Amino acid sequence: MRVDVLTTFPEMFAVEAPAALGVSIPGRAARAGLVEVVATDIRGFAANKHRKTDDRPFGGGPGMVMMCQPLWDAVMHVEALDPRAATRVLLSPQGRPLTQGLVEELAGRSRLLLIAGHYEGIDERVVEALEPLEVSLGDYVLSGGELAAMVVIDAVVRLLPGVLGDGESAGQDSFSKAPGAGGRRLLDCPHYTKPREWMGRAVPEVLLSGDHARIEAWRLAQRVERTRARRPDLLGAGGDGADSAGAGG
Ligand code: 4G3
Repeated sequence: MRVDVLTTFPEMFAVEAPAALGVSIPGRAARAGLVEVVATDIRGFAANKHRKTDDRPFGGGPGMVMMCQPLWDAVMHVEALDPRAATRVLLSPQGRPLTQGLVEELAGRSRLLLIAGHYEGIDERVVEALEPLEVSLGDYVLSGGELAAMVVIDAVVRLLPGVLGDGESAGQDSFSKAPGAGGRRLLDCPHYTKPREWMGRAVPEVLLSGDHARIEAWRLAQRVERTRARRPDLLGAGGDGADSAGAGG
């Protein structure tokens, strides 16, 4: 997969460690040639002599607005670097909430073009002309779309074929469709490792039993119970909010 990022802070996307995309699973995927992340500076496409990419909003008000021309030209330039059609994604608080389902959709594309805006927003006319998929991480505001773009890249890359080893399959993660659970997206079950007892707390006996059918049944029951307690919305229950603090924040 090729992932392009349009940003005025391309140095945030360095793949060399210790940058975020250069370590752990995304770093390994890049070194294996399974993903190529290329960040391009929108400022390089500013046609004006001050290389400005933003200007004051018509109608007044605080902050700055990203201008149409540099972003449009940057998109046209980057898209022409590769024959594959790019799925354009604009990170924005006004976007469609990012879910594992949307991550799975994006992981099926051969090319993504992520657009990281800054300022108070982007001139609406270039958004209309580009028709990007607008994606939001959640109901909060970041200084720029770059960190949101990195979250999308991380979540997508770990689903690409060959990225996760056998021992780290994505199929049992939180929000993966649970087999035997009617394809529902459930939270993950609790995990334990050595020692068997720590500060008086024992590992659940079933996990030491060697009975794989019992273990899988226990894990699924834990996933269902945790989801009911912490995220009833995932079960279509709507949620009364009574237990929602149990999600840990
Ligand atoms: C306003 C995404 C701000 C408009 C981006 C981009 C939060 C998210 C920005 C715009 C962002 C999010 C940059 N903040 N919730 N800031 O995913 O197009």
